[in-house]
Amino acid sequence: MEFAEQMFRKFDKLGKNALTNQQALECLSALGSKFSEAEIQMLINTFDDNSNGILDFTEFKRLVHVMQEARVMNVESIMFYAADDDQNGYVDMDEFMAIMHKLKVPMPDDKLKQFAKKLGGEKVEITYDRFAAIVKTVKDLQKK
Ligand SMILES: [Ca+2]
Ligand SMILES: [Ca+2]
Repeated sequence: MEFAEQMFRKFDKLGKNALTNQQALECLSALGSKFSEAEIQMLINTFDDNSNGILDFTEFKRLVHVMQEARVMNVESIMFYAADDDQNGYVDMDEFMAIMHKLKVPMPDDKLKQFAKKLGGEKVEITYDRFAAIVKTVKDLQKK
């Protein structure tokens, strides 16, 4: 059994093939990450492909994979890597909209699109630094 699967099985205490928020938090802490609850919530929203609020093994495996690939072990870097679907180093309009929807950012689509252009220019190429700033803002919003 590979490592990610071992961890998953260990924290999936009821054998439901899914990790709740709290279980994911415990699991990632055991893996040595220091995420706050707000950050874990963002990560779960991002990787919860079927939007059922919990991470099944496939979703969890992708999260662990991205954590391993991310440049630094912080939520901004992981989110950027997850958002940049085609891995070209920029978050474009489609990628930006997809991640904002996953994070359930309370802003209408036309506002989000304006925002993306403001951040990434007419072609919408949002760099890591700019994207990281948005992640911080979203994180603060979710705390309240
Ligand atoms: Ca799910
Ligand atoms: Ca991209």
